[in-house]
Amino acid sequence: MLETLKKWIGESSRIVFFGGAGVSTESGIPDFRSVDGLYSQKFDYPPEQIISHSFYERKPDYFFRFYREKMLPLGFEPNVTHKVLAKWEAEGKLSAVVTQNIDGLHQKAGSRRVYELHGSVLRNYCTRCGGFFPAEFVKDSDGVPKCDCGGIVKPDVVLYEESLNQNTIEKSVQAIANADLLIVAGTSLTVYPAAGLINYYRGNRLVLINRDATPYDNRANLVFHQSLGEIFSQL
Ligand code: CNA
Repeated sequence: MLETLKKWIGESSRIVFFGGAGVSTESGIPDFRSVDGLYSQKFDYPPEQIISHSFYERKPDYFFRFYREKMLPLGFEPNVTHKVLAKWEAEGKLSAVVTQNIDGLHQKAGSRRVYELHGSVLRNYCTRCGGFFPAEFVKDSDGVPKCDCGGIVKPDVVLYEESLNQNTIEKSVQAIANADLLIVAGTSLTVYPAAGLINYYRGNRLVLINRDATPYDNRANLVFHQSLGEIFSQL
């Protein structure tokens, strides 16, 4: 099976990689839905509720405490998967990484065409004056982070109930529709509309790499229920 994947990669020039939290677990950042993921821990409210727009509006103090502790992955390094993808792009084999991750690790590994469907913790903006703030500002502030103008500094991260950036969706759809090989990996494929974007793929080389089974397993042409590191260290 791995030999088939290697052959397909060798023959491709428009690979698209569609990934999720599982891509960064081997860098030390927990995902949401694995047995040791965030959703299996106990909080005062379900995490899906805490990271929703209405919760952010109602209880910003609680939101930011949770965000700082559980969602701000700073100080982590790219792993072999991030690095191989950056190398493929540099070699002209990969046209885009479409990611649900918010950790910026693909760019840190050297990838340039990265479409961040759910935004990035590395960008934060004042909701009043639009001023930019780095992640460290949010991390080091107390309570609700505030700009000098008095506005709340909000992470550029898509919360539940918020819509995705239209331009990012369009670029992702275009890349996926034109892909000669689509690798979907490290994602439970349960968060919409992101998961639905893989339906735009028109080819017959859809590869799924995920430790747990996903609702799309029967649609893929090759399925690996293995860790990404195991596979990518051989590619
Ligand atoms: P998820 O629902 O937590 O699913 C992750 C999937 O990855 C699971 O099915 C695991 O089986 C699988 N997995 C975990 N580690 C590995 C590994 N090493 N090799 C192979 N498979 C693995 O995460 P999704 O991305 O599907 O859900 C979407 C959410 C999670 C997005 O909105 C993200 O923003 C959010 N998230 C992002 C990060 C991050 O930026 N690093 C971390 C945690 C959550």
